[in-house]
Amino acid sequence: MSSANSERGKFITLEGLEGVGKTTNRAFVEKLLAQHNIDFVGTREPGGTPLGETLRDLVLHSAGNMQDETELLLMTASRVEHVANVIEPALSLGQWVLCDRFLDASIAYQGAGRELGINRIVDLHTMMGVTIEPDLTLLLDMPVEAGLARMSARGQPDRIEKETLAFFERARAAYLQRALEAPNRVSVIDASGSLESVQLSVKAALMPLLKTA
Ligand code: Z5A
Repeated sequence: MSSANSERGKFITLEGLEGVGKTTNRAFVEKLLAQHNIDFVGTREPGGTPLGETLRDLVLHSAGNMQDETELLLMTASRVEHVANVIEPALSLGQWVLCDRFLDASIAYQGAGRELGINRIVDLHTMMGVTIEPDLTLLLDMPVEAGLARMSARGQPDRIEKETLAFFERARAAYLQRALEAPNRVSVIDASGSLESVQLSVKAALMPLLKTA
């Protein structure tokens, strides 16, 4: 991989509901970045820092009830740590950052899924100084039930995975609305086809950015 340089790196996020293939396609994008000699950091939310990973465990696996607002604050706290300690430093060094979920996830899950309101999520992040926007968001999209079916073979669901179909439908609609509002940033990928066809679409969406490297 090339060494870090003084030009600011690019920030790429992967978004979408459960089972759409974020983890699978993250590995594919990492391979593409390496093939283009791009120095990058691969990371995820919630998590991405030692404290963020502890917060992830709390928010996904705490027993008993958790207030929706508490869930939002834990996601946001993880993001504040992540931006300050991982994302911004890497981008400043010229490294690219590939992140499995970011602010769009809070808008979809807490803003729409939990019905806390999208403006509240945006205002909270602005208040916390999290104003960075991805250069490209790959939104993997497919019908909710099909994504959940892909996940059915996995073990115990976490707190959020136990949510209702209506919750995930609201989250999906909010993701698609984000894409409509920011078509230059968000590329919607049909994730329902074969892995090969999805990866072709992912590669096509990445190409303009890769050409700038
Ligand atoms: N959350 C939130 O509420 N608010 C926030 O701000 C943030 C997150 C940041 C953790 O996310 C939870 O946190 C998540 C949202 C919430 N909650 N839930 N529920 P996560 O990203 O760690 O977990 P996840 O969304 O549940 O991801 P996942 O379970 O790992 O799914 P995935 O990464 O999208 O899918 P995958 O593991 O790549 O693929 C799933 C299976 O499908 C696997 O067997 C693959 O081999 C298969 N697959 C993948 N692509 C294909 C195709 N094209 N065809 C056939 N089979 C395929």
